[in-house]
Amino acid sequence: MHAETNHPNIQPLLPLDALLQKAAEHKGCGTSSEGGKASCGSSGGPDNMTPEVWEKVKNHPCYSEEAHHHYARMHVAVAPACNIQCNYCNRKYDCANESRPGVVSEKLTPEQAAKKVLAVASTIPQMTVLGIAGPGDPLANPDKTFKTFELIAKTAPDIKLCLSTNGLALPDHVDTIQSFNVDHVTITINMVDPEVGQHIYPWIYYQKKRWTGIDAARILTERQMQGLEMLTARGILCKVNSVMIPGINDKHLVEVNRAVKSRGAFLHNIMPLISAPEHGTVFGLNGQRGPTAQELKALQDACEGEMNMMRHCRQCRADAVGLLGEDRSAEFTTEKIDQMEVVYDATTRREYQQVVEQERQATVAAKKAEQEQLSQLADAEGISMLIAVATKGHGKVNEHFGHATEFQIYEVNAKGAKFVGHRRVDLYCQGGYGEEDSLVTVIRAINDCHAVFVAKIGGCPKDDLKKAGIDPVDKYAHQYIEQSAIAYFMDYVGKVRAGEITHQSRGDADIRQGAYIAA
Ligand code: CLF
Ligand code: SF4
Repeated sequence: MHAETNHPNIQPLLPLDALLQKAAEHKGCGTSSEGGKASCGSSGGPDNMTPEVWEKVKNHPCYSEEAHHHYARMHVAVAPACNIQCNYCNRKYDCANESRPGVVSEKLTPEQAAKKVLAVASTIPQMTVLGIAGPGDPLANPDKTFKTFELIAKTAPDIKLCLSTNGLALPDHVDTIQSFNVDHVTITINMVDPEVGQHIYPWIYYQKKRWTGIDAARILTERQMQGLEMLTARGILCKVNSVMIPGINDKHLVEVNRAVKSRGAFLHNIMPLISAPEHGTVFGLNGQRGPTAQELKALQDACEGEMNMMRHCRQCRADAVGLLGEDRSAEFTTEKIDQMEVVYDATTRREYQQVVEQERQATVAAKKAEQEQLSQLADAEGISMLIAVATKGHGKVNEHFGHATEFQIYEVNAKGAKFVGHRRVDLYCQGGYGEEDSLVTVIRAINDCHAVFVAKIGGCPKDDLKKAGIDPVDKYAHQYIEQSAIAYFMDYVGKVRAGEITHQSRGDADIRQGAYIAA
């Protein structure tokens, strides 16, 4: 395994600020894929994309930020082998492209996977997407991957098929992908310059030969770009995932963003490197750090144009089940599925999803109504703030502070409230008691926020949060998040105007490394 971490050969890059500025000036997808895109991306809606594209994304939790509050996805771990090595991956762990570190509980055969999909679909009717994302690379295991898709297409045709790949084998499989009606493909692209790539990929295996160094990175980037172009030419929606590795590709990702935009990618998802020594990866063992929350946000903000950035990725396990941010995989082990009575009823699923859709429309309407109030504030003194929210989904403030394993982060200013990310945290309340150590890490994870919205919170954490300058707010319990965030912001600006408080900007925050502790 290639272990070099000093990079004397990387060509000098423009300073980050200059690159961010350049990226901010370069807005928009350069070519038009099927979307035709006046606008595209995860926060778009039916008003700014074609009906065909909206139909594809409206209930896909990864391709639509709005959908991720309401619809679930599942992965089946049918693809164990990989054809490349990434310095942030340890084969004992899930694919770091698409997963948080944590071993896959079970590798499945396509037949076992098909059974699991039916079991999950009948238990979680809002599960709309089946993804294959590892634990290796789906296209390094094409027989298992496509056999699984074939079985699902026959038994559960209402489920969308999705796959995630490193792209090396992609050009060889584009026709098959299209023939199975796989409408969503993610390619992990961390570089478009082999000089940078050689520090991320020690080797690739291509045409029965192992390639290393610059040659390996050059082949990989050429194959990724070719695969992306072939997919978008066929109208298949492509998302690009990039892992942000400070000091290696952080500045370069602006160039990656431009390259994938110009080839018609629908969405760009820049994710933080997850790197801890206990994962046993090259980067973990070499002490390569991941980005801070504000470093990640600055890069995402700079790259955001008409091609919106995905900011709600949870770096899921290769066997994840449930809403993004919740993990119900333990409910669906092979042993448990064997004992389940599985009744796949497409009609019940459709009816349930109609109710989910009404709930989603109510969320959108509530936000719109509050947004109209906001227009009275004009520029709101240029104030912008982040708010952390404890939520179990459905777009509501509905989680107890002590039970939250993550907080969703909303940015609010005179333009409105926008989801900009999430922060994993250690569970604060364990066995009925608050853990002081966990509270410190929670505060560090949301330290850049002015307030935290919760359904309920105890006296002790409330006091400590206040001391840290974060306002604990429980008055919006069980109300819609964005509507509440706008109401809070208007109230806040009113107090600033009245001289009751002084607005101060907040500091940076940590991105938690490693697996969270499940509730
Ligand atoms: Fe899975 Fe990926 Fe399909 Fe989603 S995940 S294969 S596109 S169904 Fe989603 Fe998970 Fe992020 Fe992937 S949150 S890691 S982006
Ligand atoms: Fe690991 Fe995925 Fe990279 Fe393969 S493509 S080495 S499985 S992170």
